Amino acid sequence: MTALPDGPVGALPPGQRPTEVWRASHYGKVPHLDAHQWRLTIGGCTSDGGLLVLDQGALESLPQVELVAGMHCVDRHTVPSVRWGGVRMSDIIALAPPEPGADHVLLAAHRGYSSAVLLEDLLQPGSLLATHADGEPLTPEHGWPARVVMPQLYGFKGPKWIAELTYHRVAQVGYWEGHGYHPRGRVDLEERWAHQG
Ligand SMILES: Nc1nc2c(c(=O)[nH]1)N[C@H]1C(S)=C(S)[C@@H](COP(=O)(O)O)O[C@H]1N2
Ligand SMILES: [Mo]
Repeated sequence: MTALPDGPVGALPPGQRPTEVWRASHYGKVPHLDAHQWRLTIGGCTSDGGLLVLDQGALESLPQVELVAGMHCVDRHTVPSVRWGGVRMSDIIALAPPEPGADHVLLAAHRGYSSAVLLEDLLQPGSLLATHADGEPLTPEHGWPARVVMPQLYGFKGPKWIAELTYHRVAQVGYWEGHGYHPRGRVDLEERWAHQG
């Protein structure tokens, strides 16, 4: 297990307030998933035009890392410190890389949720496909069996119950992006709303 350098723990980003209790927040119901049936599909503009399907065993065969980071919701609540465990998104992307110029990614979850992110953000060393929080497997309401975590972005960019990653040549519109939230969503720049540019 590799410990990655911690995110900015304790330092509260601009405009955020800490919450005592880590209450799950999401749209819709918590899906009932079977770990043995769970798959992550990587497709769209892959470099070889193919589709890669990963199961839990494939995830477990990749290097496991841990990272402590805050989780910042765009509604201004922050969970100050979560010890995430999982695999680096960059290791997953290396298994099925995008073709040159496909710099946009749509992340889609079970039950319809999705988010639009830049490939650049997924490739950050702290961006994880998390399977654990604080040393325990994720609970169903927090995204079990796996969720995407990008500490530099607001929480809405990281789908819980992740199912699909697709590469695109043009910017995508996910669930909250379609409701006026920011296309990039960087926490340090307070990129909350699309109309900020
Ligand atoms: N599938 C799915 N993932 C999601 C959401 C959602 O509604 N559905 N909400 C996002 C938002 S807005 C936030 S702030 C975080 C909240 O994660 P938590 O419930 O573990 O605190 O999950 C993100 N991932
Ligand atoms: Mo959120």
